[in-house]
Amino acid sequence: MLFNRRSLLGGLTAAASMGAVSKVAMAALPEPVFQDKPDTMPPLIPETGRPYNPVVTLNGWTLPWRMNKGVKEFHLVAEPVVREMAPGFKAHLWGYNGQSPGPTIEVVEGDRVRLFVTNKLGELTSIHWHGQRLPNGMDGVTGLNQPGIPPGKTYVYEFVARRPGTFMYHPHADEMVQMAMGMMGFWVTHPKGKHPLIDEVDRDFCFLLNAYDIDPGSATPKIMTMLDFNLWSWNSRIFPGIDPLVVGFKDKVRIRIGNLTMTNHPIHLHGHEFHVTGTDGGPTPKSTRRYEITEDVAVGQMRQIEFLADEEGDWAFHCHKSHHTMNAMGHDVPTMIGVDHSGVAAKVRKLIPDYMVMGERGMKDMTEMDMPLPDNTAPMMAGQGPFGAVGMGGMFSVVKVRKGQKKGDYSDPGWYQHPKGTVAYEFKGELPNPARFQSEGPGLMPLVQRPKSDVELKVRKPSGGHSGH
Ligand SMILES: [Cu+2]
Repeated sequence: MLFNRRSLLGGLTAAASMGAVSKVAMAALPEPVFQDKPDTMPPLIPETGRPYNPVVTLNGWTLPWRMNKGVKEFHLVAEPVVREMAPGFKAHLWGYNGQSPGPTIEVVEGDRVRLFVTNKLGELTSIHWHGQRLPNGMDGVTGLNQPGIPPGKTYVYEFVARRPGTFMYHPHADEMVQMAMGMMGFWVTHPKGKHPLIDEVDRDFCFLLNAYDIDPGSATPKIMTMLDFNLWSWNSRIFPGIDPLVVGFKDKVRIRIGNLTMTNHPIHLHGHEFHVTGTDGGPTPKSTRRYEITEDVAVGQMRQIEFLADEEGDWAFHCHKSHHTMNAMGHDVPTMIGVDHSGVAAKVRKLIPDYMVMGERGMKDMTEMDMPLPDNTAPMMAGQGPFGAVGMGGMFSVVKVRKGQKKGDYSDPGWYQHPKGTVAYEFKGELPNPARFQSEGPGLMPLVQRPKSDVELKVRKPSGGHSGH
């Protein structure tokens, strides 16, 4: 049985047509497996090779392999894909085996691995196995370590997964284009036995941070963008399209996060403290571990965090750059907070029928505003929570900690039912007199010179570019 567990993985399909790739050439290769769904697939429990506790790829899947005389053989197909980034919003990306990012590859320390890479793009590609110890000619830098893989051809990479850890893969060929188009994937090498620095955990999640610049109403990323992206995604999904991370109460949880964007992302977990237990370089020494609630994942880095899920509830988990928790919008929207436009909009609408005033009270109104969006546009901030709109998009999800969530069950338990009296509530009593002490007040350090009358400023910031966020 080559590709076990297919029934469990649901959306998997074998190769139907290989386009320009010759059928004869394909016959000797492991049958490529494709995924047509953007859902979080159940962990791929290894039925051949040495055992390990598999990871769960957020809105992704693990690539099945075939054992060939003790070698684990994988088949990656580089190709254009249509990725649903959120319900109702599809992007035309490049990826592997039907999705962007490509499937996660999982092996065990010491495994000999053979990876067939078929190029179905219109230009050269290659794969660099980010972080791996391997023969120099297998490192995947086009022109330096190998010729680029021409369109229609299949190249073979082979090496031993020498050290346990969390790695990534991506092209080193026209990489500004190919990575901007979504070509990347995750790689996990599990330890071959008990490891002094790698703990066993109950839930082991992984995902990549990536970013796109797709104009509202279009589907293809602008590849020249350097910093001013408008879609900040986890595994090419944006909230509310990112699945929750479902864990059981008191589970030990590991989350592996790789950053292949062009800026850093401080990833922040609510309700718990975690240890950073690994980087691209391997497991961190125990002496370096301290509790954190936010960990910055810099460009080209992987960070592996671990915590005990001992607080029940629905805990926000997100990038702490506030612009990274919202979706595409026009970037030249001026800040209108505090500006009084009474009556102005109606007058302008006589001249420009679709004119509207945005954000007088802040931008959250955008979540409720029924604004005309072009087709195939992700709502800017559209998550619906148990208490109303969640003013978030982009790099945001929820860690759901539940009693009674069975081992291996990743199904969404719904919203947390808060015990009575444990939700913030409206204050309806009388305000007590605030206690003050004698010296409090402006007399403590009097101003040298007071203005003769109070000055009120009504300004809005100029709306320059939006770059650098
Ligand atoms: Cu971010």
